[in-house]
Order: sequence, then C-alpha cells, then structure tokens
Amino acid sequence: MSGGGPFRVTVIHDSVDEQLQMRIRRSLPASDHELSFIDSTPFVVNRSRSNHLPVATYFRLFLADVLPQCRGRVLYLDVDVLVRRDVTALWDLDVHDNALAAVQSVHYPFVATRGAVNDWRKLGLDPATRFFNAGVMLVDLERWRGADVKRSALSYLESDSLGGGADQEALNVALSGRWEALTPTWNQQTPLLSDHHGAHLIFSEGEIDEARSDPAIVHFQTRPKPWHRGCTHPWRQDWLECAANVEFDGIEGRRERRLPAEARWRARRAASAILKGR
Ligand SMILES: [Mn+2]
Repeated sequence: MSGGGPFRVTVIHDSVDEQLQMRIRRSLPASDHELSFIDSTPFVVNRSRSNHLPVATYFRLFLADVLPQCRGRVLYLDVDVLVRRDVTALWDLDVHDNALAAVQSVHYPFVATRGAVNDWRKLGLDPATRFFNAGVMLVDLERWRGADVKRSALSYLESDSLGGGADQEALNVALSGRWEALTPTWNQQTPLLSDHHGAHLIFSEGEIDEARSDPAIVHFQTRPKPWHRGCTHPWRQDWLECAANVEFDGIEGRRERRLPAEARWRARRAASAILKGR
C-alpha cells in the first residue's frame, strides 16, 4: 500500500498462524500503520449449516462485528488485490445515503445477468438492478449496522434462492441496488482488460482507459493468480515487485493446484467448516 494513512489494518482470517503473522509484520515498511489479525472463525461457527459454504465465505458479512468499537468508514479488500494508489481519496467520496460503495461487476453487471441472482423475479427485483463486485468495498459502518445488512445477507445465504455467488450474491440482494457506484479504477476487474466482456456497456471509455492504464486497485480475479506459474496478467510484474520486498521465499512460480486437487481442497475446507458448526 502506498502513501496516505496512518491506517489501521485488520486481517480477517481463519488459518494465519502466529509464525506467519510475524513474517507478515516483519515484511511491512516501518510506519505508524497498526496491523492486527483476527481469526473470524468464532463469529461464523454456528453459521455454516448444511449449505457447504467454507467459513471464509461469511467473513465479509461480519466485518462490523469484528470491529465493534469502530464507527465511520472501513475499506474491505480481498487478498487478491494490489493497491497502487493512496486510498485516502476514497474516504472523502460522497456515498450519499448508502451503506456501501463498490464497483459494478463486469462479469455480472445486473441482477438478471446469468449467474448473478437466479431468483430475481421471485425476490421482486428490477432486472436492471446493478450488481457490484465485492472484492473492494467502502463500508459506512453506522449505516451498515442501521440497515441490518448482515442479517438480510445471512438469511439470503440460508435460503433456497442462493445461486453460485455466495456472499457477493447475498450482499447484492440485501442491498438491492442501494449502493454507491465507484469508478472502475478502484477495482480493476480482469474482464476490463479486453474489449470482449461488455465493460463498455457499463463504463465510459475514459473510465475504462484510466482503469486499464493506471488503476488505483488491481483485482487479480481469475486464475492463475500472480503467485502461480503461468500467470500472464499484465499487472503480474507489479505484484511480483511488491512481493519481492516481503519475507517470503520462492513466491514466484508456485504451482497452481490442478482442478481435482483444488476441488478436494475446497471440499475439505467445506467439511471442516460444517464440523466446526456442530
Ligand atoms: Mn478477489
């Protein structure tokens, strides 16, 4: 992360042990940023019923519970992002009466897009309701708590309407279009990089140019991720340059799990989440 601050950074996780936390701390530049790690499993254990969702699926929904003393705004970031610009500019944006600001999804721009919200009609949603990508979210905690976003999203996650979009789908249904749209530079999604995925249907030429050439936040959405061999993402080199300054060896060229191994790994995670829930 460059510039701005001081920031209070909280890592929400379920498996970062103390040794790894120390290495991450030692990797950070000396600054007055405050870093803490919160294992969020306890917030979630009674949640993963029989819907086979890994516990980490729920973490985003509990962000206001993880920071109970926090008022004002927080910026939620996925782990697969590269922040290239001072994010304090985001804090000053007017989000009007909304609990959340985010960037419209390129893969799923509207609730009626295939794979976004299957039951949009049953749920009474306008098919043109915009759908956001939840990898970067600026959240107004007071409004988030006031609007009970977590509870609506949780009840959707446990309903029969849930498709394949997990917590991102649940948040979009809970807010049903009541979120502030950010320009795509704050969440450069991978399909923005080519002309063939419909980005021009939802963003202006100027917004797309900026997000492609000098993005504030790059979101490595698709596999292979930049730490995998064979990644050809145009911002991979920038990611590697950042990674070269941290205390991790051999970060470049990790072998990507083959699909069956990936499926087994996910199944194990899901299984352990269900066991913990009992
Ligand atoms: Mn992501």
